[in-house]
Amino acid sequence: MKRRILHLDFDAFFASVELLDKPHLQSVPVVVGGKSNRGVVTTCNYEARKYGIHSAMPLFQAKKRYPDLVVLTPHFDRYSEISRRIFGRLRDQFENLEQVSIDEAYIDITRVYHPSALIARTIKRQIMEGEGLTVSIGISYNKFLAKLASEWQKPDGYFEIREEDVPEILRPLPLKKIHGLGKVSIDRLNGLGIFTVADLMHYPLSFFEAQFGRFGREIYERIRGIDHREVTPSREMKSFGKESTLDADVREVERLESYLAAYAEELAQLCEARGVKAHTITLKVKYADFESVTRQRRTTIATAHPEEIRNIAVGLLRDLAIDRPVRLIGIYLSSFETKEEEQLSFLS
Ligand code: TTP
Ligand code: MG
Repeated sequence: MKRRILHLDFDAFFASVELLDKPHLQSVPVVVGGKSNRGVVTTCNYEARKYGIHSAMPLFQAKKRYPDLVVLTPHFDRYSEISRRIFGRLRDQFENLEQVSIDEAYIDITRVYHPSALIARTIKRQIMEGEGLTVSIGISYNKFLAKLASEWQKPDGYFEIREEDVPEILRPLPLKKIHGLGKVSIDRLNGLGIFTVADLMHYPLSFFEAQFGRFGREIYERIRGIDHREVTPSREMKSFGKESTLDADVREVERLESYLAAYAEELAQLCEARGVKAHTITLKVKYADFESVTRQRRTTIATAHPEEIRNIAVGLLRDLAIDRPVRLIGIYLSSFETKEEEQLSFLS
């Protein structure tokens, strides 16, 4: 049976939450930034996006684009709480929901009786009535296309990608729309005169394997609209983390360590908000040549402390003995213990 998969992605999530109790700022450019992510835009509303402001842009630059810009400090605990409540309710209604980030989830509705558009409309209405937030929903027959569809009509969008639309939809897309292609590979492909999916489609599988190693086949299939990944339901998020593809490849361990320190700070705040501590800390490193490695350490006593998370991640990084430029670095936490469990284990 052909699958039916929804992808939900909240619009300007942190900014929209901040604006819930500041409706007078709804129609002016607003960014959320500062705190653990000092000096950088974490996200911004769609009014700000009209001026070319976007996530990860330095605040001073954003202010140049719109001098009266309103900058709000983030409240991570509030975002997690709202996210947990919304996805918790959806999990009660749909068996097969996989949350992939604080504001994103896939739902496999293949076995749900109702038409996709009706399901999507109902979800959007429930979330608007319950929380006052807009979510964009994409529908298609695999995860990659569903995610692409949810971006198509943002904000407050609903869009379906059908099999018969696939080559036409994909061909004109710039390479950055292909999940899995980072800035470094895109620059390299641009250097070869390849800018769009259509350009890339001329090349045989062997080219992809030469360019991307064992991810070659995946990317070859992706641009043809093929994606076999399953939606794997999760009761709660089994792990969460923070990673990012660096603006340029980095070799200096000190610089990598400073990223880890910032991520540890952010993750500690998320732990606090969720009332959890983690036993397992995982370091993820992807080298410029696309080889990806993870190293993890399990602690006997669960932690949510920024210094401790940082020290463990830095220790793992030093053990790795980085010998090549790195394009992506991240930390993941897993094997969570809730506050209640902590009390129970203390009592027993
Ligand atoms: P996104 O879904 O990427 O962005 P968004 O919801 O703000 O906007 P869009 O309408 O385009 O979906 O990320 C969700 C939240 O995650 C976002 O509100 C803020 C946070 N975030 C970061 O902390 N760092 C980042 O680099 C990005 C991109 C997002
Ligand atoms: Mg979003």
